[in-house]
Amino acid sequence: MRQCLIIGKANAGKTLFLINFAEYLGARSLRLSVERSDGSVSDASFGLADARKALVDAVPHKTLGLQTLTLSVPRGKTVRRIQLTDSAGLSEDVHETIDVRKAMAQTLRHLRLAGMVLHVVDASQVGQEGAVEAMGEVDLQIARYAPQRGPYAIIANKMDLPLAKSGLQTIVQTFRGQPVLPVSALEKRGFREVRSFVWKHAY
Ligand SMILES: Nc1nc2c(ncn2[C@@H]2O[C@H](COP(=O)(O)OP(=O)(O)OP(=O)(O)O)[C@@H](O)[C@H]2O)c(=O)[nH]1
Ligand SMILES: [Mg+2]
Repeated sequence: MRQCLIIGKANAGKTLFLINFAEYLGARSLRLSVERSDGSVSDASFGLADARKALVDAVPHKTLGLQTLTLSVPRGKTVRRIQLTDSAGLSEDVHETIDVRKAMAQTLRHLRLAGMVLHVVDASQVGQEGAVEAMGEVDLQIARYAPQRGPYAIIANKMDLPLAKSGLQTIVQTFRGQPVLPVSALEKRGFREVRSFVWKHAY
């Protein structure tokens, strides 16, 4: 079973992507194993709508730990198992809250262990900021490090928003050579390509 880490800046849409992509893969409820940055581990079960309400937020730094979902997905005559791990969002500056800083450190530690990395970037935000230079150092660093370790794709999210189209162009130019998969986690679009990528590299 391959472990797939969902990583990216705070508010990029990682958690909504996790929930809606899991639904696309056939999950009807979610059983999450949650590991906090202090090492404590607990389980939490949600219906999909409740998970969106409880775990997704317009305010950045909602997720402060690793949230892992194990999925068994029927494929032909076999069943494939995959672990998707959502992580605490990263930011450019040193955050004022210690819990947020610890959670970010935990995300970066986990990056070293991940079998596959899905790097979520908010394409609409990139579109707002315009130039290639506007891509933050955090995203550039992830894109430099993660592909050396294993399968890696950039998920250009929020493609339902108007500025995301130009953001997508900037992302493709900036990360030339890396696979870029445009999605809308909100509208559940682009998931077929993500699923193909994940299955191609899962074993
Ligand atoms: N329009 C639009 N909004 C989205 C999309 N994906 C996520 N959002 C919104 O973006 C905000 C952040 O979503 P989250 O899934 O909580 O983002 P995150 O990356 O997990 O954030 P942290 O846990 O804080 O790092 C929420 O208000 C979501 O509803 C999308 O595809 N389109
Ligand atoms: Mg989150």
